[in-house]
Amino acid sequence: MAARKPPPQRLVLALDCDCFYAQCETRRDPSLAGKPVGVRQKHLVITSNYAARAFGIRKGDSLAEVRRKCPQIVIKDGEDISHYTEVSNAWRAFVANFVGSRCPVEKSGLDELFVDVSAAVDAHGAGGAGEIGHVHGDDVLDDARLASAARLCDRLRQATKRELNLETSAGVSTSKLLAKTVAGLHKPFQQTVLADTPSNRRLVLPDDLPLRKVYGIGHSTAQQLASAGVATVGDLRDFSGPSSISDIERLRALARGDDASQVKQTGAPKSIGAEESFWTRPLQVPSERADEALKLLARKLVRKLAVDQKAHGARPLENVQLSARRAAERSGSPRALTSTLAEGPASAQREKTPGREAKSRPARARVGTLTDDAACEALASKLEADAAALLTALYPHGATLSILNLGVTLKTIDAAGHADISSFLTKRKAPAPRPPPPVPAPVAPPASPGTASTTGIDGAEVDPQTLSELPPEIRADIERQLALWRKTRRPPAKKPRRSSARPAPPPPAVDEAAVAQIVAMGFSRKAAVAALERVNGDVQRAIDGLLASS
Ligand code: DGT
Ligand code: MG
Repeated sequence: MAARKPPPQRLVLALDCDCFYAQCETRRDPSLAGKPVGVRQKHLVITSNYAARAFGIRKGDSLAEVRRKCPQIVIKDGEDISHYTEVSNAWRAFVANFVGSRCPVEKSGLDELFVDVSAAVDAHGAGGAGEIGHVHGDDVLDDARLASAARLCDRLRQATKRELNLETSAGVSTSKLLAKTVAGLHKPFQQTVLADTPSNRRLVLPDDLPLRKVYGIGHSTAQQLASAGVATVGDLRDFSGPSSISDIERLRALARGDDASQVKQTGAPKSIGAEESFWTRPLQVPSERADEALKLLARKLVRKLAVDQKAHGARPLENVQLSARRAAERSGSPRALTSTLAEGPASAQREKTPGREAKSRPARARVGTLTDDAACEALASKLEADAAALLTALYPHGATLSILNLGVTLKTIDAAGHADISSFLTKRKAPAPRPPPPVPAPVAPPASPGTASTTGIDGAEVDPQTLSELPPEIRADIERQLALWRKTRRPPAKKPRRSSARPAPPPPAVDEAAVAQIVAMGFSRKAAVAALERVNGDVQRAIDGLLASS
């Protein structure tokens, strides 16, 4: 029997914007073109353009250092990253449109994307216009599909420059690991292709490469491995000892250059947060300064929500979460730089750090369209109030903090997600009433196909305001379902006649949905039931009471 042909290798691009924040600043102020530009957060420069780098300026330099190295540098304030997020969203949409829907595009940071272009290359055959770029390792690129992917990447990057005025560098190979490993070898505005051969794998993953430099091995995993004496790629390849690290086989494969992870299409983010750090001057709570910090955080968060809304439409909030870290745990730490830098793309790869404490509550604020200042301010005030309540619940006896993070989770709306959408469309109800005493239900005829129950939408529940804010294609879909609901809804059932003998009153029922909502916040069922009973079933008051007393 003939051996089965292995599946064709995947073709992956790792795209990275050059000096991203600095480039964004030059895009919005073309008079900066050609000048050295640095972007600061707090007192540090977090990136600079290549003209500035020529003066020896490096990420993390202090402002004083930067001015000493290059007195004529233009420094832009990069505290508010909403403009950079907007550019990032526009870029992602552009790339997705360029490669077509059969090629997944994964966001890996604000200025980094992975694209699996296998389907595009295989659909159009090898060849095409464009430059291959730098070939890393083996001199000859003996792989027509990979060469084709490299040309496609070049065309994409040229189009990005032409249409968006955005310069990118890229790596092209057969996996995220290999593509990412070579993406930054020729910066700025150049690309590098790596054929997947054994010698090339050894070249980009040499034995002495520290593990934290390997894409796919995070900071805490590298630390865990280091404590088992595994510090480099060579150590990991040879490592055969027992390990408590759950995915040790995947890690060992990475050290050999094998990365099976797929490029996953990135959807709308499920959560959005804003963070502030207080390393040099820890934040005392409660205090006026803490109130001010919450005020700023809420406004920062709303700016991010407004940017998200432009990309993904208005989405309802689910929960508000406040998390914090006490200052004592890291006091004296020399990590001022990383904390100041904690909000950019690096945050996507930030490791979970111990010592964070968090509390969340269901969001009470409705999100309308955040196009004007008044709407943003109204939402910010509500979030600020939520944040204040959460902070008190988290630290009823006060605390000294080094990090404060305010975030929200959002419901995801996609054209196919009817279940999600119907709950999004549901009108805000008054606090859940206790369920009515059970009455014997009249036997209903079986629902015919196409009745309201099959659409999943109850028209009486749909909030027209929310409906009007949905993206057009989703709105059209819901309106079709609403038309069906109107046609097929049954007349309200007649009230059953009361018998002369009154039935005994049923035992008080518990609103299970409300209980579940509270239990999901980390309270026990018993506490949830008791709290609901205390306030006659008003979920929000029950939660407030629990948060205040916890
Ligand atoms: P590149 O890619 O070397 O040409 O330069 P950048 O500036 O694009 O650097 P990159 O790709 O590492 O990061 C993208 C942007 O993210 C950068 O323009 C500024 C920001 N950024 C980079 N590292 C950090 C960090 O550690 N913390 C914070 N807050 N922002 C960062
Ligand atoms: Mg970059």
